[in-house]
Amino acid sequence: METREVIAQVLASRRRVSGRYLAERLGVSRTAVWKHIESLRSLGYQIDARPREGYLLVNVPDLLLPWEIRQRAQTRLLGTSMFHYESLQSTNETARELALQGSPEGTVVVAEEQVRGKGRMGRSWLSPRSQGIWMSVILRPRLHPAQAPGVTSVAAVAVARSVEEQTGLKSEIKWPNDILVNGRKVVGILTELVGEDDQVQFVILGIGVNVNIQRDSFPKDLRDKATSLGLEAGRKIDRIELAAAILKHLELEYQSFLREGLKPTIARWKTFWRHRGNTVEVRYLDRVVRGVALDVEDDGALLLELPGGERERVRAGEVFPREGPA
Ligand code: BT5
Repeated sequence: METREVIAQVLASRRRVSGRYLAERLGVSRTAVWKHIESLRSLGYQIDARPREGYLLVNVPDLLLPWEIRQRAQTRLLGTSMFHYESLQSTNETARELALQGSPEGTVVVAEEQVRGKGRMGRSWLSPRSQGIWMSVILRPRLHPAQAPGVTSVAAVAVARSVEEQTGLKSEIKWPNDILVNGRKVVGILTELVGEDDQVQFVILGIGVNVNIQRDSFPKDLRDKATSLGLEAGRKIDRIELAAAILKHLELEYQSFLREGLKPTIARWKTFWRHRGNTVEVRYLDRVVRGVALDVEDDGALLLELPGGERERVRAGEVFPREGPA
């Protein structure tokens, strides 16, 4: 651990601690302690210093600093190695490079801002500075590539649960894995796989959460379909607490998936799914199908009843709600 990270941890108790105590605990001089305090201040920490009495933490900056997230998440696997950037093209891209260089499972990449955030199928993802959580996790599950999409459902459950826990808002999952609040999208998940024919090498799990995005920051074409947690809750949401909750729930859900398969995850997933019985349209690359959403199966496939009464299992595709009967 870095020295300033330890100082931040000691100060997190919100009790005043003396420079001498910190110096002894860290085995450095009091001047060195003071330099680290200055370095924390330059990040935006508010630290009150009084001669002879010592240092008191007044405020932590609104930044996704790894040691702040780690301290709250208390995870064993996810985020024990974590990289934080001011700005990146895409956290998924950086995580992929790290994974190719051998970074271990559980490595997390977070950025305050993405300038080329990616959605699925070449779409882009709006990621304004310090207004969301733009995060990617490297996973190395021993799975057949066909099972890897399960990771996306694992993430959807973990994030939907974290959002409810941290904001009090009701979250809803739209098949396959968008998370909506009050009918508008607040979370997108992009899972990218690298593997051989019969074995996953690694998965990059990218999670984008609109935490405190202001209405004006959304371009016009997104205002009807997208929102942020802060806008819906009517207050600023703590990004550090939410990021920590996501890692905590993700670790539990991922371990359940590895141990017991996808079925229990899908059972939990369905508690956030409120579209049973709705008429939907599925757009594949080469055709469009309309039907009634009957269920989501244990492997995450959407089961549709088509107008003729036959059933179709949808494994991947885009789903749009439609009015009226199929
Ligand atoms: C997704 O794509 O929903 C997956 C988004 C994943 C983003 C994360 S952020 C961290 C990691 N690093 C990355 O580079 N990506 C991942 P899709 O279902 O294709 O949705 C994209 C569409 O949603 C766009 O075409 C827009 O219409 C809309 N959109 C773009 N930005 C949005 C936002 N911030 N909130 C809600 N909708 C958005």
